[in-house]
Amino acid sequence: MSNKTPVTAKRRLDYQPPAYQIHDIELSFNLDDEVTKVKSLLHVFKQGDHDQPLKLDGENLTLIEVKLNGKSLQQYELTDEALTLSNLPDECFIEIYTEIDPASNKTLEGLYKASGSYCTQCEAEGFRKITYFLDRPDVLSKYTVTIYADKKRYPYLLSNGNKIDSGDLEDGKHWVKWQDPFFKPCYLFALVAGDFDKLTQSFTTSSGRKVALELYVDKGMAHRGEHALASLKKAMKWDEVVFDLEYDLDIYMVVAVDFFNMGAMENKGLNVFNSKYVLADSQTATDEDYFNIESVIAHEYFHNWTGNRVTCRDWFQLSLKEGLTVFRDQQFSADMGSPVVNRIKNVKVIREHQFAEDASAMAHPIRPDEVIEMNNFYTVTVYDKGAEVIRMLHTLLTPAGFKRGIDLYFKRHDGQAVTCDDFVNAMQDANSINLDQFKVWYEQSGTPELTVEQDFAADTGTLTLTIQQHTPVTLDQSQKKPLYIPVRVEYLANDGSSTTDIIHLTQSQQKLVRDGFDVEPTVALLGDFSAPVKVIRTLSAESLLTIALHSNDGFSRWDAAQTIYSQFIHSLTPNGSTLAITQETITALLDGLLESAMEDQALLAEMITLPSVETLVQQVPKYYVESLHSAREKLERIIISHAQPMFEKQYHGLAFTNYDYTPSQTATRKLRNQLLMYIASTEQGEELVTQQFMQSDNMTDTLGALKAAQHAKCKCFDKLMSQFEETWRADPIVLDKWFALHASRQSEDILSRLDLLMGHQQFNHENPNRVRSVIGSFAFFNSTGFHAKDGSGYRYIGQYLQKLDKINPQVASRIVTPLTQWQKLDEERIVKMKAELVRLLDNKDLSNDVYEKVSKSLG
Ligand code: 0A1
Ligand code: ZN
Repeated sequence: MSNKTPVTAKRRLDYQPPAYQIHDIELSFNLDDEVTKVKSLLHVFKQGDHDQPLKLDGENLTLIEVKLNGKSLQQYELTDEALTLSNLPDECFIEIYTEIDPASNKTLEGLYKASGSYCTQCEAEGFRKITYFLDRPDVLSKYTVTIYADKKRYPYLLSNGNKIDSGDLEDGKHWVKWQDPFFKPCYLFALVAGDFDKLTQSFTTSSGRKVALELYVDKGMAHRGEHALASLKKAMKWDEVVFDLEYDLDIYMVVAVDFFNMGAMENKGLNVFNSKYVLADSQTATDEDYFNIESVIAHEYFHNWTGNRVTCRDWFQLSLKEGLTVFRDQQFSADMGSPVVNRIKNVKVIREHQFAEDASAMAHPIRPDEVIEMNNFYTVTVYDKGAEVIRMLHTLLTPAGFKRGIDLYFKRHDGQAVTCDDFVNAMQDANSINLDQFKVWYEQSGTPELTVEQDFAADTGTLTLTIQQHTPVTLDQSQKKPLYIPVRVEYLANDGSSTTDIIHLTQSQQKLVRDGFDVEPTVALLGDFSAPVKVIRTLSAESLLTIALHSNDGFSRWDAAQTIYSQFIHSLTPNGSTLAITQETITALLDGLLESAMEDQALLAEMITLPSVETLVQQVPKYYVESLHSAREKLERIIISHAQPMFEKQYHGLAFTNYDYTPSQTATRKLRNQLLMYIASTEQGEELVTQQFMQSDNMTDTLGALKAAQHAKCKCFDKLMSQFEETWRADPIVLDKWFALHASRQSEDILSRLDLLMGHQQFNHENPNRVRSVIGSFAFFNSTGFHAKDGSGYRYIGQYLQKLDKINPQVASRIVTPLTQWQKLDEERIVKMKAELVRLLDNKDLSNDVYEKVSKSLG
């Protein structure tokens, strides 16, 4: 079907240890706009007795010369992908001279030049675009790096480790030499050269070592770097307190860049960040931005141990470092703010995106078995489901047992490149528990479903729960095994008292019997979302209300409210619902919530927020686009007509205070803006929205007003948006919010609006943040526009991706995701979506990235 030259997938089980190791590498870079020269000196050791050649990966490189032990080498094999040297002695020095062109590298992988600075991104396999090397994570080397560049334009020349020397040259150039004392895989190499504002602070570790913290940002942006630096210090402290993990170098640098494919990258001692995850002040950043910065800063910092000190043996093991590090950053965020609101945030990601991935042709286990393009596997499954798997270990072993496992893991594997099995084995051996069945979570894709039946024998006071577990087949696997699943259970009695328990499910069907109840308790299952599964269960509206209003587990309360909303919505669509949720259930829930004077404003805000369309889609077999949207809107109208006076009263009772990023202020703003979402579509809406917009002293309330106006289709929306654009026209990070609001707006002429947005002077097809805020927002979050019945939304995205794929395949491949998730749609839409996928596949220069996802999706 495809015109593309065939590509082959790599398989996990084909792993072979490297035939050579490279113990030391000396790199030197001569950065120049015309041509950048890279010299690499490798100290190579043959592994074992064999006569295999040394095959060094390399892509888009111009080879100038190769020397073996100081002598020019003429005999080698060179292809587009590798430089192969044969008949090597057991130990040797190889010198390689190459030339590259960072200014024309728009893929933002390897060494690239953007906004006047040089920058690298090597994970997963970008180092091969810099020089010939064994570009795999199990080759660990010590790096010495010298950078030469024009001193005026590039006053800062940075790389990993410690600065050991520097000097000036006559031609206006200067040089800096760096040495990293730790062995590392090449994906953790980094180089940055440019002119920045620099913020410096320090952190003294628990053992008394002083670490210099340096943050590099665009000129004029220093005042927006304080929150990131404060977050870094909190993360450093937290890791010492919770895991006894201390930072190991004398310097920790973070550089913020505008052109970056992902959030950030944990290069040893030199993190590179997408500037949107660094820069913040109250005027330009929302509470959510503040939160994300703290969490991403922590995530990259935590990688220093989980990822860098102990790394992955091969890329199939990616969840070894990512699942564990996401779990660590989630625990950190929970400790910095509200545990329950954080848990809800994590669960939304799983239900909206990970369940969708499992239901699509891209379904894969957290440790995938087959990969064409590794960059496609930086997924919600590997990251977020991976974190859920680690969390289940934490639950099963208790925090103390988990800590024992972590200690053993570092004791055994510090300085090594290891597998997910090594991690689970350390957990197992430190706790004398058999985790063989638990390992199935690593090999099995798909979302398990728990079907639960409850029975109560009033005469004996015995409660019986019968739980069946079943993982529906996925496109990548036709056989599924039973998993080891911890299920947190709460038994709620009528008098408000409750007890909890953790059930260890291991069989396809299990009966759990518990005695001693005078009356049948209300049973809340999956407290704190103890496993990444779906629960199928017939609960009465009354039981759901009891859980929503009285459970001791904040997550269970929220979850029960979500079930009430979802099932009411589904009951209005052809999918239907088996639960008897009526309008009265909804109003009883709202009355209960709003009259109970709930102290936790953030939880209240979450509990009055309806499930997203994306979440709703994952709960039912079919996505009836029009019917689902109108059912959701109908519920919104019911809520407003019932609760409007209470919402307004609450809204006016919340004080506007001078902005500070604190948990209590954040909770108030969250509630305020959720209330405004509802109020916006009432008579007072226009006025209140405009008033909040005008009076706001911070971006959270400003954006809250705009979002409410967009959602309620307020007349004032366009005017407020123009005003916003006028204020922030010169600030692309802020303007991204404006782009995203426009692109996710429901409107008949959305496609011509997208054209206009892309004509804006701040829009740039080469900048992933801009592309994501316009095209990504439309494809992922404008479900009515994207799923327009005539297929125009699909067409638009398909055509755009054709172009984007030639500039930046990684970003194109991320944005193609919604186009591949056609499985639950109606026949007409499926045909139209597939037609776009076929058109994409027809392109003979299609990147491997997009090819892999599109071809899988077409089956
Ligand atoms: N390891 C980083 C994420 C990352 C992955 C790939 C990248 O380029 C393809 C860039 C960053 C993290 O988990 O934060
Ligand atoms: Zn990570």
